[in-house]
Amino acid sequence: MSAQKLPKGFTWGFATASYQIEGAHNEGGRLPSIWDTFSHTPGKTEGGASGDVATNSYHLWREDIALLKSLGAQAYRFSISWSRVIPLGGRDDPVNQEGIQWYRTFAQELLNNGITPWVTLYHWDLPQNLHDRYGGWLNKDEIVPDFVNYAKVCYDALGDIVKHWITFNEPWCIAALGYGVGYFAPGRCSDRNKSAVGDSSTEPFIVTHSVLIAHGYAVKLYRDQFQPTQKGTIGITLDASWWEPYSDSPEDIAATQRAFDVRLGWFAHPIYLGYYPDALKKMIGSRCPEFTAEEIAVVKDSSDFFGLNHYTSHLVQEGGADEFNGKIKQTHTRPDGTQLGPVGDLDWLQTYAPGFRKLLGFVHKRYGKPVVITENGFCVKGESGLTREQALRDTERVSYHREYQEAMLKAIHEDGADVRGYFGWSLLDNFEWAAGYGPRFGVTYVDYETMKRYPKDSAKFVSEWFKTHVQ
Ligand code: GBH
Repeated sequence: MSAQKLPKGFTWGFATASYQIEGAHNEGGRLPSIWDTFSHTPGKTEGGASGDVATNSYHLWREDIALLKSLGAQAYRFSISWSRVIPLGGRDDPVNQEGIQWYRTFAQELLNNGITPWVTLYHWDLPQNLHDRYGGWLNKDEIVPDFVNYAKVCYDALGDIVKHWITFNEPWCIAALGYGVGYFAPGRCSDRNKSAVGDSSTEPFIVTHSVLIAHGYAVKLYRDQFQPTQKGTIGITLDASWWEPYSDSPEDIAATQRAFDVRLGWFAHPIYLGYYPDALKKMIGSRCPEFTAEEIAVVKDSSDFFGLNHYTSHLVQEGGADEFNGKIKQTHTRPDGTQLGPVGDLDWLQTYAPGFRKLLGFVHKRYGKPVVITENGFCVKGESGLTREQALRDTERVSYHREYQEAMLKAIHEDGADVRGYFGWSLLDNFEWAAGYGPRFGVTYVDYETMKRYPKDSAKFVSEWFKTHVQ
């Protein structure tokens, strides 16, 4: 293997998620998800934006595939809308053949164009009915069998042509943003200054517990009943920053350790090591749910790979109050007042590629699984205020991708990190959740009036870079 190349078998492409691109929210038998309800509630999203139309990919999917093909992508990561497949969501509710057929046609057409589908089952869009019926993720005894049934319907309908499955995208966001700070659907937060619903001191931990167990049983089902014949792989995607101590004080170093243990370990420890981290138990005490012996046996070692979404790094200081981050303070500003790197269009995002390299080495060593980067990308500051022609010359996004892809190459060759794939976020500008349509993460510009797609310079850069580095 040449030192400059990616390892044999390395795959690359772009990623999206159903609610962020599909639109057609009330077509084809689809019923609302919690994101429809949330985005239709005044005050929840920037400018009242919703995914009603999004990039209209439900109708323009042939264009999306043609775009992927023109860029030479080997793979495409997209997610299935549970509400299209089982509109009411539950194990005794009807399956919507029209929804199944849509995804089947789509996956088949990807394959016909030489593009391998990577399918996420849950990218945050729970059928609203399950939330109304029994509290959704708060009700483990109901949601686990309902999720496993949904997964089975998908394996049954698509598993002969889909060989790469991801159960959940970023469970931290589901739990902490959906039930802790209320910034994401279903918007639960017990802070009186916010929505004042639920109990944010317990719900995020309960929800995470349900998600981990649902993931475990969905993987067990795949491994027991489908993997032997369908021969696919299955795993989960977690998100992580690289966390670096703000100073060399013992307090900041200890806080940084907590960031890894709590923010990431809350999910990664049960899945890859088989237990909740001590730092989490110490922090939340009796509020930490316990696995039964059967549950933890199912959750432990339930991911064939480590799906990693990574965007930015943070400097960590002791002294925060927010348990979901491990009671740390995070900043991008160094003690000398300089910034970690160029600022993105969302305040949590700055370019700092050395952190990516370190994180890849860390994850591989700590959790011992091959890593697939399931998302990595950048939104250029102020891009939505630019003309289309200006937005297409996205030099900052090109720099981001160049630096992060080179950092990945170094992690592989110089640090021995076992990285098997890379998906840029995102194929298209799309619905950026509560932030609406302002921040643009696409390597392709979407004109939201005409819905026309225009590849930015970064699309060409990523495409050329991978073409010259894969073997
Ligand atoms: C991904 O999450 C998502 O998977 C994708 O759908 C999304 O479009 C993309 O990123 C771009 O945002 O609320 O201040 O605590 C990215 C990882 C982790 C970034 C949580 C925002 C919360 C910041 N996200 N983080 S804050």
